Amino acid sequence: MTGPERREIEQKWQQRWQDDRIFAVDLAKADHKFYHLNMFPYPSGNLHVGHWYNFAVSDIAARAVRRQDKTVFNPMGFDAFGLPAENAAIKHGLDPAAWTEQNISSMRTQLQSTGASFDWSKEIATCRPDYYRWTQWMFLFMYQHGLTEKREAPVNWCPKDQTILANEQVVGGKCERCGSEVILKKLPQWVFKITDYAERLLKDVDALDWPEKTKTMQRNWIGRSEGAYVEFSLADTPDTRLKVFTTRVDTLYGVTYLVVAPEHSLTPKLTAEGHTEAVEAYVESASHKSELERTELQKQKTGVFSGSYAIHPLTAEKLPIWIADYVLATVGTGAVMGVPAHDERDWEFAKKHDLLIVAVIHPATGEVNANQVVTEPGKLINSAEFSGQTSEEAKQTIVAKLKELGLGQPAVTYRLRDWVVSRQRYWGAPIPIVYCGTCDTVPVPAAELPVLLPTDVDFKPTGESPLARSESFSHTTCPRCGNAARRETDTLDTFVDSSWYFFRFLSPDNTAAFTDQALAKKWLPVDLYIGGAEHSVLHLLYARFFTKVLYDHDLSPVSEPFQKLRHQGTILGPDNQKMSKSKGNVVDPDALVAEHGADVVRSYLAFMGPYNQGGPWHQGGLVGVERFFNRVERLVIESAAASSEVGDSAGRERHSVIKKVTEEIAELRFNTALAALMAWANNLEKRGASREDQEALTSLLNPFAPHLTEELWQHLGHEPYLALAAWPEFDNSLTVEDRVIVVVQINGRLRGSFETQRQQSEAALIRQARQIEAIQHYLTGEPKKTIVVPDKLINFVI
Ligand code: ANZ
Ligand code: ZN
Repeated sequence: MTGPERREIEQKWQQRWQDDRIFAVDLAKADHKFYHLNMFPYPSGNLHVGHWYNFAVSDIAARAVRRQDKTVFNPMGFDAFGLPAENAAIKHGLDPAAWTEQNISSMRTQLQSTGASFDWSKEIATCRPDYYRWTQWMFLFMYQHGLTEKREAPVNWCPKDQTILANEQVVGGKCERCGSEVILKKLPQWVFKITDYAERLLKDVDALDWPEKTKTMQRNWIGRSEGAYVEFSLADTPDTRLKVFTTRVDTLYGVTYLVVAPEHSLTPKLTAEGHTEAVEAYVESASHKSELERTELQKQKTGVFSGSYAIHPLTAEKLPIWIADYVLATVGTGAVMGVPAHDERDWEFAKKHDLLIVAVIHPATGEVNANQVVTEPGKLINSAEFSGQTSEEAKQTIVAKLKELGLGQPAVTYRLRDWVVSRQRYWGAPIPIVYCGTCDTVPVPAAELPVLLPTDVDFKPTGESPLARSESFSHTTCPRCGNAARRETDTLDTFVDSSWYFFRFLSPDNTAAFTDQALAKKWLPVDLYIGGAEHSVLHLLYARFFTKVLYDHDLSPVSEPFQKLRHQGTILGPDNQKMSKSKGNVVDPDALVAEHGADVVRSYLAFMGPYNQGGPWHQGGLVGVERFFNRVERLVIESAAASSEVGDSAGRERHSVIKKVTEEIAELRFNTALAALMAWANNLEKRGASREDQEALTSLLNPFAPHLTEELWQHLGHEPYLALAAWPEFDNSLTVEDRVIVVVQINGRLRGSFETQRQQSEAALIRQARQIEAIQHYLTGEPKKTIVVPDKLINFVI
């Protein structure tokens, strides 16, 4: 077939699949559920090769599983809120909703052109009121359960986009979207208290079938630290205590100063007369720095003395209190005890500001050296009654002592921060809160949802949400007392939308609840979740958090949403660089489909390399796949079936290929599965294909080339649809991998060999060896001894 011919049959089959709704699942009736889910795309309006790699190639797995006695639910939808629509509105005066819907419809067409077996009857888009009504409901749910609150929070602020960014949206101190330097700004924000779930989010990572690297990233992101809180009384006002978090309480006798973050709530109080000006200037300058800039090890450790002192809890020494930005307000307690002899940052800081350095740990290896920081644990010195103890011991004994004095306790802290969900943007779900002069903060009653996005807005970014400038939106009445009130004008972070979408696919039209509990019980968790490794922390952590919260209130049957996760690799351009518009190495899938057909494009992508690695795009590869398809067409259509199984009387190779392809697809090793089919087709062309070979080849190729194989299947006299036909079976005892060559020796010398099935008993092997003529010649009587190495060797000693 030529490319255009392929295109024609592809359109025909796609239409038939659609008309007969063969991939639409009756979720209530289905048996043997398999929830196959791809991370849903942002509707940019243009499906690129990366999307194809995700959706069309993972469809191979979905199609194979569907034919293996499972009901596969493979839904698709759109993560449709977000900045690009708003930018289009700002730049070109377009309506974000209309712009987005238009993109959705062109992307849906493109997605259908891949031949992927999606159930389009369950499509969702997060920007539609029937969806975001429930996103708002989720916010109220968090509110009811004390998991959201509005608080002053230092937030990452992008001066160009005029918006708050989540930590994850700050990459190397810069805005993920526009690259501007991000600054810290304190603003009242709605936050979700994801830190309440830190311990469980960490613990439950262990049991997930996820890539190890992703599990490690989740653990590091949560960043559990075990240590202690230590309290230092202020010298002038002993009732006020400065609390620090340390992982090295064993170094307590080495503390020579304390540091608080510039944003620390005690900073103004600590600032002594005569120091105000310097401190204020310092606090101001720190606010312009990104977290990364502040904490870089190489960076100069700046700081100012506050003018006040604290008292060491065990030695009662006076310790100067400094203000320095290498201490972060959002980590631990926002204050640290400075131990320059044993901490690198403290060492740098003490050197720069001429502070005392006192060594209190004798390293396990080497000597105490006054010119060097010793960060490894060891034995305590200069530590009163604790001297001589190991670091490990002292961590226990010193905390016990502090506890006795009421000046400390063991503590666990997390790097994970609460999730700031407010955005000062238009194109998101409005936060369903009303502010009333009498009743204060009032949640919108669930029955009044959705709080609809207004259309009379001015999109120009000012730092304030565009919703604030919509009169019709911001003025409302209080749901509680009926007085004039004001609406919250921030919208929700789009990660909120995608934290629960896998529930919605199960019941997309539900107007009574966010999902159907019976269906959730039946269908969750997602059996296979596929998406990019760039979502290793953000989306995946938030979705886990949501699921746990819902689970705790009996609204989710599972506490983990995605039992098995796999990432697809990256497609590189022909120049071995990551495909991107800016590099000019982008391959346009639509043009390729028009020229070669979708089957060729999907199969080539599957063939390029291991799915979790991806690989470079070589245009020539498409031709290779086309040649292979032509061979298959010749084998099935043009050549009459060989009457018997020529040269392979038991169909041994066929059984082996079925086994191989089945197993490789199950492990998402599409490339090796396809390679096995190609090699087999070559052999068949040489020796002729039996009817069984023709059927198996067509059937096994189906997930890769779903259109071509429907055509061939029909040619072989079957009714459609191959997409729903039973997967071919294999007889394990007939597979080549199951066969071994056993060598036979007489007195250690090779005298013969035979091919047989693996894993047979010693007696069975000996019997077969004795049937070999040459062996019979040597072995006239009973051997003195028989040595058998199963599957390998028999040695008769005579
Ligand atoms: C004294 C000390 C002595 C420390 C020593 C380390 C080594 P992890 O393990 O990453 O959690 N720290 C605490 N709060 C901080 C903040 N807000 N900003 C910057 N640094 C902070 O790190 C915990 C350690 O990081 C704590 O233990 C504290 O320094 C510092 F030989 O306390 B340590
Ligand atoms: Zn009121």
